Amino acid sequence: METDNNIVVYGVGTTRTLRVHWVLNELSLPYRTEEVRPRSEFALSDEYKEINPSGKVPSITIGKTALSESAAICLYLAERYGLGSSKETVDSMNRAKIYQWSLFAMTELDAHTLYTLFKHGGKLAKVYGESEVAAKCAREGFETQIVKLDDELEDGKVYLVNDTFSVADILMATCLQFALNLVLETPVMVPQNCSRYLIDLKERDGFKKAYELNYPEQSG
Ligand SMILES: N[C@@H](CCC(=O)N[C@@H](CS)C(=O)NCC(=O)O)C(=O)O
Repeated sequence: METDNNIVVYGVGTTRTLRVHWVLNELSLPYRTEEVRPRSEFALSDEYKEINPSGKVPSITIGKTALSESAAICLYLAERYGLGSSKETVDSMNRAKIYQWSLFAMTELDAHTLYTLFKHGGKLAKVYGESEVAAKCAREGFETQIVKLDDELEDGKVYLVNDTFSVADILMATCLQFALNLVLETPVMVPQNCSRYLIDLKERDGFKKAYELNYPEQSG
């Protein structure tokens, strides 16, 4: 299979950008990184908005085509290059389960609870406005939803789908890391099975390479 030429990743420094670097490194795909930070001058420039009109990171370009939304990028690459059960046909229940866990991670954890907490109770409150009510609801939402994941990971389960590493693990693990990275007066609790699952996934070479590229200021 021919590989996509000229993949460029726009974005470093967050768990959403990390997930794109991670999938690319698991697949050993060559690419170039533009070290764009959230809300930086370049992220908000007209030039970057041609790539991602929301002015957010991450985005990628493949040749002349731009793609945004971290989960869409990861799912596309996993299916295109066959990461784990993403290589199965569309009628496979394993693929359906990958969508289930990926969308759970993106909606119930990433967008709906963690980012709301970050925006209204964490560091971004200075940009989006502090709100005790929004932050409390978001925290409670996270604490309720995370139990579903923790139950799934009981008995030492290592991967979410078909005993095989998949893009769903990348999306889920980066959400758990997002939760741990939040700087709050009272930190968010990540339960035991989730914590063990994350620690194991972070031992992967693909994660370690991605981490170095995503946090360039911490490497070297
Ligand atoms: N749903 C988008 C969210 C992208 C997003 O919000 N990125 C953050 C950095 S992690 C950003 O650029 N934030 C700028 C802002 O909210 O002002 C995705 O998953 O790609």
